[in-house]
Amino acid sequence: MRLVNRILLGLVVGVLVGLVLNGVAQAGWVKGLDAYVLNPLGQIFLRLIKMLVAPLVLLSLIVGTAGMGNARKVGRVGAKIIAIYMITTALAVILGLVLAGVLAPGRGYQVPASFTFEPKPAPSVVDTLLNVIPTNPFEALMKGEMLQIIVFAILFGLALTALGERAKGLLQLLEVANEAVMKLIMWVMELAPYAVFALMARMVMAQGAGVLLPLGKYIVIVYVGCVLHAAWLYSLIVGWLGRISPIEFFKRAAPAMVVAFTTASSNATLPVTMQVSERNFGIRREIGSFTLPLGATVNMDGTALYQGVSALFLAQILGIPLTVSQMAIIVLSATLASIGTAGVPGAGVIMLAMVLQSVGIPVEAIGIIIGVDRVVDMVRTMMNVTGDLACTTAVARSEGAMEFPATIEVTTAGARQ
Ligand code: DAS
Repeated sequence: MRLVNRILLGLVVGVLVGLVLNGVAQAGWVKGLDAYVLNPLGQIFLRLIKMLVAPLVLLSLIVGTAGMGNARKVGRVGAKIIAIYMITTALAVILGLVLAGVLAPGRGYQVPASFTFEPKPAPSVVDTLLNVIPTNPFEALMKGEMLQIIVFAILFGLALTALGERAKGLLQLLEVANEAVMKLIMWVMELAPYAVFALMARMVMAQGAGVLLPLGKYIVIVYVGCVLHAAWLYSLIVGWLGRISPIEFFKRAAPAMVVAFTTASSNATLPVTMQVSERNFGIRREIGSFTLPLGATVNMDGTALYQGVSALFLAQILGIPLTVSQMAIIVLSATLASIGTAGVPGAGVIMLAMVLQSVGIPVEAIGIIIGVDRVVDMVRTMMNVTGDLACTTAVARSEGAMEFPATIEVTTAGARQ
């Protein structure tokens, strides 16, 4: 069976098993099953794939940047991808605000007295942008500071380009190292169906209907918003700019979408996203290895939409009227805030604090929605990754760097069907 079908099967079986376990959660054996089977199954995959993120981003970006041959092309590709990322993110926030404004999920919501939230000081947008420059690239690698790794890798790749022939040997070495990391990703991906099953079963078992129902309308609006955003904007981008069928796009992006959904981490999904970009879309590695690591950090459409919905939802609950100019501030702050936020589970909550502060909504209000954050984090992460792929197809097509294969599927050990 094709890998993507096995992953989807793992997802469905995971939900079903999770529902059963949620029904018998009190039984003693459930805890054992969770502790000794489900949790390790999910964590082994997550740790293995995270192990590959920093070396993959460093190597693929150095090789990708050097592969572009000159700074002018790096600048052109960079300008294109940043522009399309920012536009799609801003459109996501606007859609979130419109949906929450029209459907008013916060009206009549009774705040449970129990909610508490210790607001962490949200970093300022300027600090976030300055923080992009690494003071020590090795420390950035160790800490997995994605944006810092990206900046260093691009600069180093440009330097290698400038060295020309003299850098040829090192570049070949790095290319082989990069291939080795990609081969490791193939092997780790064989675990994906089982990990997706375990991650979904644990999430469904833990959440249960009791937690989700009171905030059901809010959750549904985030899900509907993300799906609508993908349905209209990504179809437009891949169809018009990427010149590929939207249906085909979502089918081939599925492995990355499902891993993003179940891990709620763009960073952890990045190795899969890059593999899908190259194998299922035929996008040249020099483009994907530039746009996708960047996208995993700076392009968060799902998160931005979630900001719009959450800010308005909380304002409605607290009876704080938001003026149109405050909505504009939400669009701007959510778009800028998404630049500096890492693609890890729960990153959107840190950004939400920034956005709420920018329009004077008490940050403590996040305590109302923090309980279901994992459920909405999954769908917003899936949208974040899908948006990265959609925008990458557009830029790759404009650079003539996409040989879209007729039908392709990554099977075991990376063989092509
Ligand atoms: N989980 C984040 C990501 O990996 C998104 C978020 O928290 O909003 O993209």
